[in-house]
Amino acid sequence: MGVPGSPAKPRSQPLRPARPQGKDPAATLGARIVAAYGRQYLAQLDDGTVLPCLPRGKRAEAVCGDRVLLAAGTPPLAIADLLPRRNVLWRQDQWRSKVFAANIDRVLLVTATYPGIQHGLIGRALVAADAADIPVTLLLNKCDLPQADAARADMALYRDLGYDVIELSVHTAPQAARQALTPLLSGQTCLLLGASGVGKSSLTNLLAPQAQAATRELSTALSAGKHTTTATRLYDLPGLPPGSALMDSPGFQTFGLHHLTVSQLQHGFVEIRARNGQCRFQNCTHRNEPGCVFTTDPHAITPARLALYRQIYAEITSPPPR
Ligand SMILES: Nc1nc2c(ncn2[C@@H]2O[C@H](COP(=O)(O)OP(=O)(O)OP(=O)(O)O)[C@@H](O)[C@H]2O)c(=O)[nH]1
Ligand SMILES: [Mg+2]
Ligand SMILES: [Zn+2]
Repeated sequence: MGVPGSPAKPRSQPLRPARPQGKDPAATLGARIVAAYGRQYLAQLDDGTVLPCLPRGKRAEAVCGDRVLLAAGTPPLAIADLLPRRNVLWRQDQWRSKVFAANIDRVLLVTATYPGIQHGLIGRALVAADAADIPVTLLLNKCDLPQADAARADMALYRDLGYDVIELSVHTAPQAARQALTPLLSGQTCLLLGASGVGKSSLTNLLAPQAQAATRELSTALSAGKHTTTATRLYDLPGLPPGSALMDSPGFQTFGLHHLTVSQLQHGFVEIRARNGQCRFQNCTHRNEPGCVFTTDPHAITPARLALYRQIYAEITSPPPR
């Protein structure tokens, strides 16, 4: 046993090279995926150049925000290596999964006064972000509309739970929106996440005018039955420190959490996490056990949030379809 503070014993074996042998580091370029459309990618090199690139094998594994090594050559370059992710955010229903992005510093969860706050989707997105260990700030957009007071009152629930809620109107107060978001965006990569039509692309165009992301009247978008934004895209933010980036993502109408465990679900509800261990039974699932604090104490959780928790619980514990 070595004495603490004594010099380390000389190694008998030489140190292994940091990179696997056979790979020539000079032949690869570091880059970040800024758009993924099926098997077609756009990657941004460290000097800012954006290039088309392709997966090397059959499977297109990289997602927006991924760090990759590109094989040097003539574009489209092949993705030679996918570097380890800090985190990845996704949703999964019974049949398929959908990755939003990887390597996210913060989720900006966007809601809007019109057509209204969708608490089920918000609750689900909060759980998914918590499971991926990504902090969330809630944005309430379209505060110029007459529905603003009611929506503000609705969002008080999340303030009470400890989340920051920022009120915005991209249309009528763009400068205030920019000011309110600057501290969150500086030097960070933020992901705009939210239901379709809440104004994610409108906000992207405000903060990254070069994006020219398509936006659409809600009525047109809903009657056409599809979302205006169809893939996550990453944009640099001009005027902010280097490393500031914003990802615009396609709106969702459902948010499956089939990939989560029960303990991730319980952790994702802050009020359930806070009362951990206070039910009569140590392994209480908070559904119908006697002495459950969420049934006996009406202040422990709102009825709607408890119903959402139980609904997700049933979803993730039901057997897979045959
Ligand atoms: N009144 C009002 N309307 C807004 C505001 N911001 C955006 N909108 C409108 O809301 C509609 C939807 O905006 P988008 O930016 O396309 O919404 P999105 O969240 O990107 O939608 P998806 O791409 O389908 O997910 C457009 O008609 C916008 O002009 C706002 O601050 N106030
Ligand atoms: Mg959009
Ligand atoms: Zn319980």
